[in-house]
Amino acid sequence: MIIFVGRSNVGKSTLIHRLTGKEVRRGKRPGVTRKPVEVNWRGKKVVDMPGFGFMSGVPRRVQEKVKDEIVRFIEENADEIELAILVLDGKAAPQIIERWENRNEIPIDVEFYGFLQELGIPTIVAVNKMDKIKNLRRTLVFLAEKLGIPPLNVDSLLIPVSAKFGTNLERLKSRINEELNSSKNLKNNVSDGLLNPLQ
Ligand SMILES: Nc1nc2c(ncn2[C@@H]2O[C@H](COP(=O)(O)OP(=O)(O)O)[C@@H](O)[C@H]2O)c(=O)[nH]1
Ligand SMILES: [Mg+2]
Repeated sequence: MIIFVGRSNVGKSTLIHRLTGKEVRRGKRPGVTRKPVEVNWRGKKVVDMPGFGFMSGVPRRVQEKVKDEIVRFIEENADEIELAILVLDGKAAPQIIERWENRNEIPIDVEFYGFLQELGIPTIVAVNKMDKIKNLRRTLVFLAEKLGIPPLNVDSLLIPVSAKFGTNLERLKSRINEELNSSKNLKNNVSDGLLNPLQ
């Protein structure tokens, strides 16, 4: 299973559509009772998660409930989740993160990234809407620092893309394939070792 997580309106559904060719609801105002939407892609489940965090016109209580449901879904499916794609709006995310930090709150994107790491779920950060980003390098370095990603891993873990214009999607696809292969190899190696300790 591959899950796409992120705030509302960052482009999760557009990205899934671009990568898989599958139809998912895109560009609609976020609904309040949205559940995870699953599509099948190359024999895997790809899950479009509801957006977490602020949604205009949605009461805070409902936002909290959606967030709790996302957390529960991820915890319950942690064993099955091979990869998470955390989608950020590359233009808005740095401003939102700074605003939260200035209020001494943990930005929700940072919180979710940490949560995925705690569960041991490999995560790629898709820095979307790169068509709107002015200084790309600066933005990537800033976001990596806030997420706690070492400078050496910036280019492998943060992939700038434009889902809308189709920019850099091949790079994201190849990183997704690399991650899926390396976690599969890891699992095979472990089970080989257990089953055939002498080989
Ligand atoms: N400028 C720009 N807009 C984008 C990009 N990707 C998505 N959008 C727009 O962002 C809005 C929200 O997209 P959607 O995929 O529904 O976001 P979701 O709520 O995260 O699933 C839509 O109007 C998209 O057309 C992008 O790369 N660049
Ligand atoms: Mg969506």
